[in-house]
Amino acid sequence: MKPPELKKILCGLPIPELRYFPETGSTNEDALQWAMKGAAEGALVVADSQTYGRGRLKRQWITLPGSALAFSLILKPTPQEIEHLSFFSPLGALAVSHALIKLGTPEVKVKWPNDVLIKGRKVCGILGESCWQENQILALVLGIGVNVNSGSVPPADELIYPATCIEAEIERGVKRWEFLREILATLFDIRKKLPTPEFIKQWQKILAFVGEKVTIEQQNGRKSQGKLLGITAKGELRLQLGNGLEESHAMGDISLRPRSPKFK
Ligand code: BT5
Repeated sequence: MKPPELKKILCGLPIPELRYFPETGSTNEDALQWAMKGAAEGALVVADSQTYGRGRLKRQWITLPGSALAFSLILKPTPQEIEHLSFFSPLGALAVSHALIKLGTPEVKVKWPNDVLIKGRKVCGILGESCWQENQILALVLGIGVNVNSGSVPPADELIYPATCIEAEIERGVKRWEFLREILATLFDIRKKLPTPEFIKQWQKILAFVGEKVTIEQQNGRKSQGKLLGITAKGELRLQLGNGLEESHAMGDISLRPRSPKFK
């Protein structure tokens, strides 16, 4: 892919500037550096492969060449959005989910807060990072990695959660760059609903494991087990504990696992 061709495919979207790399360390790192140097709202970094792609909690995200999407969108949150920065990663998850559904992908769900699953397997990971100057946010970088075609799924021993790619699930290849366009168009569209009850409703509708028993593990090792009830208006996860009481968990450094034997 050459940048002018990609620009053509993305034409009409509110993306004023684009940087494309056949290989880079991390598109999030590139985007954060660029944001510090004054990148505009909607500027986009795209890479065919990443050598130091990052996930949450210092985990690694693997982007193999020729088959996946790895991109980071630079956004300048409005004063109203600044109050709800934690909604941007779920916004990315909703955009990818809707684009997948439009392709005819079955059983698309969002594992709270923002992993996208197909038939219970991870197809997309999202990492939101922000850069600040004194007390002011300069930009929010929304990094999205999607396993699109065969060759994009990392070996099982590199994974803490089962993974898949779109091609394996819909049994046909997907045009990566057109799919990128669809994700971005959907993202800009759903962003208009941030942070309304309609946004929460759409997120809740596609939430994985509702009504099922799950385990929540915080970074300090504290675990809660219970039935997943849904999300609150603030996007917190609602869990019903064994004693019938309800507990809610804010987004943050938390892992969620369904309580089935394959995840123990
Ligand atoms: C995430 O973290 O899922 C966020 C991933 C964000 C990646 C994008 S790509 C563009 C941008 N640039 C970056 O440098 N990052 C962003 P987390 O929930 O912590 O999941 C990380 C875990 O997912 C790893 O520990 C692996 O087990 C697993 N994993 C790594 N690569 C994967 C892949 N390609 N498909 C499925 N799972 C993967």
